[in-house]
Amino acid sequence: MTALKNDRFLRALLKQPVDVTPVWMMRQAGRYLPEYRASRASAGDFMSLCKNPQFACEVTLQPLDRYPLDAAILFSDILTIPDAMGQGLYFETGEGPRFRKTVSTLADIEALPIPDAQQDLGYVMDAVSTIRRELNGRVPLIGFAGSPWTLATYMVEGGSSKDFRKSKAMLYDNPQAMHLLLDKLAQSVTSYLNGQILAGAQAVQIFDSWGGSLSSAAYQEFSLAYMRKIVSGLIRENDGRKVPVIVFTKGGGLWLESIADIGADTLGLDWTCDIGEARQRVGSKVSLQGNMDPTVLYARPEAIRQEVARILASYGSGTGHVFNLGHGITPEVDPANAGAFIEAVHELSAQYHV
Ligand code: 1CP
Repeated sequence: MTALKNDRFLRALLKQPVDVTPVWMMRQAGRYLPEYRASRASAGDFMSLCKNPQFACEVTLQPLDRYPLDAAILFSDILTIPDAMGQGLYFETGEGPRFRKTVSTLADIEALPIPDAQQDLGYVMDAVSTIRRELNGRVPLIGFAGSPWTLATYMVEGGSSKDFRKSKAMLYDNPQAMHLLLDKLAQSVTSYLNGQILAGAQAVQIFDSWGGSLSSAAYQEFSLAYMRKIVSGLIRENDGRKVPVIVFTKGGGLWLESIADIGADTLGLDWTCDIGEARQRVGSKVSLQGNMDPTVLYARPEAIRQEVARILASYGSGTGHVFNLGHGITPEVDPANAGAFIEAVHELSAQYHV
């Protein structure tokens, strides 16, 4: 494989020295970019973008052609796994994800297959290898999957939810059924991420977007335990390089010490915690990724710069920080403001790496 021209993202994840703090944005390929909206229109819809490796590659590279980002992230979705389990994923224009079939009983869960990464999700593996080839060593490629709990909420609710009524009722009424679902999802995610790593993903991130909706006790038992299981089953070195693992629980700020303990390399932080305090709490165990409030990108470039400076100062000197937003960039952001954000991170961080 081609040598990496810019590896500061991988180096910071592993706490190796860097020249400036690396930066990427969750959801960096997406609706705030006019070129993304044009590609989606020519593909027809969102899932056609995901299922065609050429289109997936095209939109993955769009933000890299605009900005000096330090990593690319596979263009896909966390819901490819429930789709491959036979749930029938679809998107109505302007609406969130929906499933044709939902899961509500133990029998439904017992009947769910564990997808084979190559056979059932081959289009994702093809997208990863196509993107790696096209990147030609520019920056590392991140693979990803949803956490078992986050995926389970979509499968039980049949789509997005504000209160997680059905999934939480199942958790409390029928914990045995929920555990079986989470166990099947953990197996599926492990083989899916290992497939992405073997296809060329150089780091992987687990998105636990809805872990923060749980009580502390339920989080440990129904989300964190399964992420621990996944992390312990992942391929951690490929092609002569370590493959770092990032775990991101949105709303997980109260539980950083226990998340730092599951064997991942990096914790993703949302914007509600102070990154300097987080650094003290986790010590040298893990590196940190985050954590600017994505809505700061609605403000003027000078305000964005100030907020970047504040976060860099809070983290302080040395490696172990990958700059990111505390959650995905939103569709209404002006692309010029995203550019100001990335430029500010590189410019203002050099002083912390002397
Ligand atoms: O074009 C469109 O209208 C579709 C919007 C869209 C996009 C751009 C969806 C539907 N998914 C994606 C891509 C996507 N999803 C990526 C691509 C890589 C990147 O550039 O970052 C990633 C990493 C995801 C992950 C994802 N999908 C998560 C976890 C991250 C998060 O934001 O918390 C979740 C929860 C989903 C489900 C999903 N898919 C799409 C939407 C709108 C949603 C969220 C719905 C909800 O809020 O419940």
